[in-house]
Amino acid sequence: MFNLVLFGPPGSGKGTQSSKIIEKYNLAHVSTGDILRIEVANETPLGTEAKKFMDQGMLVPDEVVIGMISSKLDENPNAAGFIFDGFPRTVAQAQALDNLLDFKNHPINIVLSLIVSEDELKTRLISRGESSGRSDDNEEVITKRIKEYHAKTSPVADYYKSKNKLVEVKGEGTVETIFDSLCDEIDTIQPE
Ligand code: B4P
Repeated sequence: MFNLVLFGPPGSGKGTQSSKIIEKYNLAHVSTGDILRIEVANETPLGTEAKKFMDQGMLVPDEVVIGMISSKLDENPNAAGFIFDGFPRTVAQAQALDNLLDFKNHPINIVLSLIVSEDELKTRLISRGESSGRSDDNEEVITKRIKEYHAKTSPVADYYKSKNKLVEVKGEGTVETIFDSLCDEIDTIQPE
């Protein structure tokens, strides 16, 4: 089993690159952002709770997100591996994920961290907001999301660095160039 975390700030291209990686390596996709948006669209109790945080550019509480991941892993018992997209976003989530995967004897193999400048992130997210209809893609909320990233999510990179699992990849350039760089890193530890 091959488990990969795709890490980076909001708008760094995690969702964009995940869909390409899944196709090439046949991994099961776990995107907490997508799961939460489905819950919001279906107006479930979880979605109603999560929406309050997402609309303000804040992270959804750890206990909500960790519970969702646990059920997602159980739903895919025969997966060749998982790509975690947008999760973990706090050190508590990273520790919870390690505990879940240790229990299954399949730890995280690599954490690929997309490096993108703040100006580029804002440009991308504002442009996505013009077409996505996402309630969290306006300038005020984007600024809050980036602030939340620096406060709560960037320590996750140090967590994986201390475990020698973090690899930084330039996240600016064409989607294809970035994808090639990510594949090069994956192939060094998981030959096709
Ligand atoms: P997410 O859904 O994870 O989304 P994201 O961080 O905004 O975007 P991503 O990095 O995937 O960027 P994308 O490929 O779309 O999170 C949304 C919210 O959900 C969070 O704010 C939080 O409230 C909540 N949440 C999710 N997970 C959570 C967790 N674990 N704990 C707590 N809360 C959680 O790319 C962005 C744009 O850039 C797109 O328009 C794309 O087309 C464009 N783009 C991509 N690559 C490009 C490139 N190379 N050049 C130019 N443009 C590019």
